[in-house]
Amino acid sequence: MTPFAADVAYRLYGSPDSANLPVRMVLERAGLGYRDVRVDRAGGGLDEPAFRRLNPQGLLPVLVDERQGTALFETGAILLTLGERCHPEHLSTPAARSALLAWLFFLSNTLHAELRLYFYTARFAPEPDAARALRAQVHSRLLKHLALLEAQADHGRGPWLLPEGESVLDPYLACLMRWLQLYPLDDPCRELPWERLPRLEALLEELAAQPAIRRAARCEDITGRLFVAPDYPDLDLRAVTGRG
Ligand SMILES: N[C@@H](CCC(=O)N[C@@H](CS)C(=O)NCC(=O)O)C(=O)O
Repeated sequence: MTPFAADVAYRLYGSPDSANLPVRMVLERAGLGYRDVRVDRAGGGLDEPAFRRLNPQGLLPVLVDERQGTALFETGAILLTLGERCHPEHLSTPAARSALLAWLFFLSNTLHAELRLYFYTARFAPEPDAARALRAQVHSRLLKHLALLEAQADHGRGPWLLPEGESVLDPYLACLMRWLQLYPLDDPCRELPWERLPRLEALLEELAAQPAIRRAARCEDITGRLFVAPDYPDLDLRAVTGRG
């Protein structure tokens, strides 16, 4: 990992156990300085005009680079930007760059996007029967996506998703799998078929053992098990699920 200038300063907008979590993990792991800005999801913070100026979608996370004066939204875009600083080795050859980009986009616009269907089903299918059917469909698709990730992790060169070593992909994947097991509160997918996901399980356990990852989790009131059969954060969960 590359050492960084101490003057790099970020502002991370987030709320406990929200999509800011993988970003925080990458910042903590790289030792990058950042300030925390808590957004009150349950209290309308995502709709505040000042927040909408940073992310017109009104979604977390946002990462402001105070040195450059830029505000970045979309988890994948933020992680790519941090990855350019923290892990240049993943972008230094055409083969490594292709793998990083392909799997980052897969996590962002397939796994994460479909998880949003799972979390916010009523927005897409307001009628209860349609919502149940949609959630069942999404559930089976999510398991297929995890099977593809399991195959990718089966490269025989260590526990991380990329054979070149750890990257921003690992915390992103780990948090997506965490949330799948915890949310929505009324129907989380508590049981994942770990017997068919041994490499992903090893990846998650390896990541959870890193002090920087645990430190990032603690900043979001998360202790205990992080990724495999995870524990809920130690707070009023309305702060996490917000406007539903
Ligand atoms: N595509 C967005 C999705 C981010 C996202 O789902 N953020 C959640 C927090 S975990 C959020 O802000 N949810 C509020 C809402 O959808 O109303 C990204 O990757 O940044």
